[in-house]
Amino acid sequence: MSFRGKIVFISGASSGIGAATARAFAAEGARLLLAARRAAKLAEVASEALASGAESVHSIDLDVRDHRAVQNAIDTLPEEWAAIDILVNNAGLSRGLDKLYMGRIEDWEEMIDTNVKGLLYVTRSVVPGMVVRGRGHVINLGSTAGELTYPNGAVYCASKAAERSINDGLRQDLLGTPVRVTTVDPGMVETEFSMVRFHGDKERAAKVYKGVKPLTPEDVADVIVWAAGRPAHVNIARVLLTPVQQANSLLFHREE
Ligand code: NDP
Ligand code: 8X3
Repeated sequence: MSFRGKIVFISGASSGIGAATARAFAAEGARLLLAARRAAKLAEVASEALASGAESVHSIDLDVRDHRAVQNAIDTLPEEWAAIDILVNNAGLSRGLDKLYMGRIEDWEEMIDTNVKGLLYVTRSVVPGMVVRGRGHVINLGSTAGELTYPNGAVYCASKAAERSINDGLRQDLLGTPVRVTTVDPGMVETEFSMVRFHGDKERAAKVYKGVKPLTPEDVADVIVWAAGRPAHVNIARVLLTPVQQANSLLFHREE
């Protein structure tokens, strides 16, 4: 499938997997709608995408937790950007790694508001147009954390288990339309994820990847573009990918 002229909306495009996905679709000549809160970082990704071959790029300063802002951003898109072909629901984060009964309520709210409610708001704003136009593909970012809960991570894991249920429910609810729904569920990927989880503690973040060769954001972006490029009658429901040194969210082989 060619992506030339296709409009790809990527939430959380300012870093990590979202930014790599923007570059990967750019290399295929797509048109990119990039959304995140950090406008300066988004502008850097937009220039890289243009340099990599994107047909055009439109950036949106957006906090997915604000449902009115999300709806307004989609409703007020310039006409030439309104017909979104592919939605990559990537914006997400973890905060903290604490025993549930000691967790910070603010951390829980941020994770649930972003990973669950934010994903729902963007989906609710974009998918009706896909149904009316008779084409579209929603690609959600899940995680190994969504299938197996690890200690101290109950709320993040719950948010990714919710993503999985939403992904499956949406696919059922779209039966009878040509709109496709995919979840891409990575294991450990080295991005800003751990820095965000540990509120900027570099040392703690670096320990997460110690002794393991993690996935790169580009590894995940490859899978996203691959899933989007299957023939129109093929729906890739789910892709689970991990580093070779990771069996699941709990079990790693770490080199000394
Ligand atoms: P990063 O921290 O590098 O990127 C997260 C992106 O989400 C940023 O662009 C950030 O942009 C955006 N974001 C966060 N909150 C909001 C918000 N409220 N509104 C809009 N955008 C927001 O992490 P990753 O690239 O690793 O994470 C991307 C997705 O992949 C997440 O859903 C994560 O759960 C998932 N994932 C990550 C794995 C990993 O090991 N890294 C493994 C499995 C899944 P900004 O701050 O500018 O708004
Ligand atoms: C991100 C992967 O294992 O750090 O979803 O939660 S993990």
